[in-house]
Amino acid sequence: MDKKLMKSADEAAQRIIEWGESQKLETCFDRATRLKPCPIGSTGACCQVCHIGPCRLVGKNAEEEITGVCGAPLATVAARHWLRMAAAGTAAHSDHARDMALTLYAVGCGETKDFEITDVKKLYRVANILGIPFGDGRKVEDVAKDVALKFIEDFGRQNGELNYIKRAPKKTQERWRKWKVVPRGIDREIAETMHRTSVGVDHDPDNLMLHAIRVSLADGWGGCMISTDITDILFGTPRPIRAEASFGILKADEVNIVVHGHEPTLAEKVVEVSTEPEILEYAKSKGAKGVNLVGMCCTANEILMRHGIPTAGGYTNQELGIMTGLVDAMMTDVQCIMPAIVEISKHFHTKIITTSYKAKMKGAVHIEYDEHHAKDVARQIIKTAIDNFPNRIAKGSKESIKFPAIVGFSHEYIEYMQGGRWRASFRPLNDAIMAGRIRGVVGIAGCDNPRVTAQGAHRYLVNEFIRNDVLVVSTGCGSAACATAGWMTPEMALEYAGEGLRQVCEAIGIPPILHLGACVDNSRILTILSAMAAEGGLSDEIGGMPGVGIAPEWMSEKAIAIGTYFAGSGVPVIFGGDSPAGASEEVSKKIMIDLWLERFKGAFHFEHDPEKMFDLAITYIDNARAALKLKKYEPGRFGTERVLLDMAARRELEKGAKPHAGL
Ligand code: MSK
Repeated sequence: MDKKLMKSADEAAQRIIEWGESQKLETCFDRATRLKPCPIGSTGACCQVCHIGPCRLVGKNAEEEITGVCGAPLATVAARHWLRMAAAGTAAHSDHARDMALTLYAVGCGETKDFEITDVKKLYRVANILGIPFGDGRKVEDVAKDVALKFIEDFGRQNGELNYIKRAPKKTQERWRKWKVVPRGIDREIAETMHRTSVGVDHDPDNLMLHAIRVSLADGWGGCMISTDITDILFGTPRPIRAEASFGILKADEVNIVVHGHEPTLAEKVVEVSTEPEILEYAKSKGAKGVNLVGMCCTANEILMRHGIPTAGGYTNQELGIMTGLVDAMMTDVQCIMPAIVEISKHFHTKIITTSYKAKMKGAVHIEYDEHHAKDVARQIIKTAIDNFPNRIAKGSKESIKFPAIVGFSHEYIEYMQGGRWRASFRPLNDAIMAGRIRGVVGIAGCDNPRVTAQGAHRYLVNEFIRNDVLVVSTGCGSAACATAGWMTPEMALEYAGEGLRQVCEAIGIPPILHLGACVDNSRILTILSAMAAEGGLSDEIGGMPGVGIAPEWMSEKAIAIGTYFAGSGVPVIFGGDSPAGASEEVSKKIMIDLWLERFKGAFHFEHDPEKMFDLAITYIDNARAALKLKKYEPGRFGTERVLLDMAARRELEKGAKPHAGL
């Protein structure tokens, strides 16, 4: 098929989409074709904060002359819209983090027997950062309780600074203090957003956008970082593990349960109890050979990197998984769950099981999660899936394709692998960048999107970057796009990476695309950048590093929060498609690019064309190298690129060719 016409760059996904079309089954791809985005709302020109409107701020006049009925100019409206999106994204990650903190507290108090501290070393590392005493005979549970309480303080603090602000390089912190964007408490910044963006309050676009940075920093250095750390403490800090990806991981003769969403707590328990002898016996009694767990979206990333549970992919694959006809139950927790999965499940036997009181869907079975008896809830979910196994019908687009993936590169492991237990550091990475073996580092994150060839921009960019000696770190559905392409293996470096990057990957034994985890694990990138700054030889702050963050197919408000905290921390950020503040040049260019570069050394760009995204990222990287007076990057300086590709492999590479740019 003409690549331009492909709805997903994931070939297995594309086959299921085509089968669905033949069956007249509607998916997000059809809806995206049918429902065009509103040109006014998509660029932030629609004001809905009072009921005089909604006002549509359109017209041919100069930007400052276009106003709503109250006189709010376009820039104010666009900035308010952006700020609310950033606050919503922060709320999502941070509410997830709050639940993690409450679970840790319950463990510390002995209120739940279903969870325990798995990584005591990580607990102590975190306690050390937070100034909490540990060791010397102190009970691990008491340390956990104090750590949890310290984190819980971050949500309700009224004044002062978030605990983890001190993890950023000093210079980065100074910038934040100078511009008064250091977050006080996570909930305070979110509530203040709603106040400032309500009718008749803050009308200064620059002031509004500074608060967008503040609320988003509360996400990155608060919600996301807290969540990452507690998840590591409770379930273990990830180390590389071999797993599999794509739809071929679903098994015809076993009970298939897909865990979908973002919060790892219940999914962890499902993993744990799924191998209990009684569960397996029960599955056999219904005619199944066993119980097969599979992940989707970011719950997938969480259990993928800790247990090697395979992933069926990211956001746009969720309906398609059900369309294989092999999913006996899809268990959802929170975030990025399409309500459409209930509708599509009606054409098959799949049971949709919601588990959070915050995220219910009409037509789904609800089995509510409670951390105090999590294993019982997990068993009930698995039994519901097993009971449903005999109801399978022949219908479905079965897929046998699956790929190996090496996943689970926590920042602790990346440090460890560069020097072993006693000399763990980021020195080798900094040295490789200084010498020009590695040109720079790019984080490819964010959602996949049915408005373009889903996953296509991810795959195109990843390919181009590693061929040009840029190390890629990935999270969220960006990771899923690489894993379902079969690209998350060390062999990828041998065959596709530029010579300098290949040599580094071979020396350290890593793939050129490092899977860092779920969306909240973008915080690991902040930690890595801070460690690189502390190591010396590059920039002494996050700003000025030869690194860029990219979300080529973003769709979620969470992505807006993530991009904004990266830009506010000093990283140039490039997103695909239209800016939700794009109607105002004052906001989208003067503030988010010019002013933010000057104040924070970060910027926020939007670009439709993946080739231009690549060029812009490379320009930022090369300019940063020049400003740091590093050796000029020269392709092939460390040997010419080895040609190891046979024709079949080349055709595979071709599949990652430039997707259409319609986002
Ligand atoms: S799941 S926020 S679609 S990355 Fe984290 Fe994927 Fe975007 Fe959700």
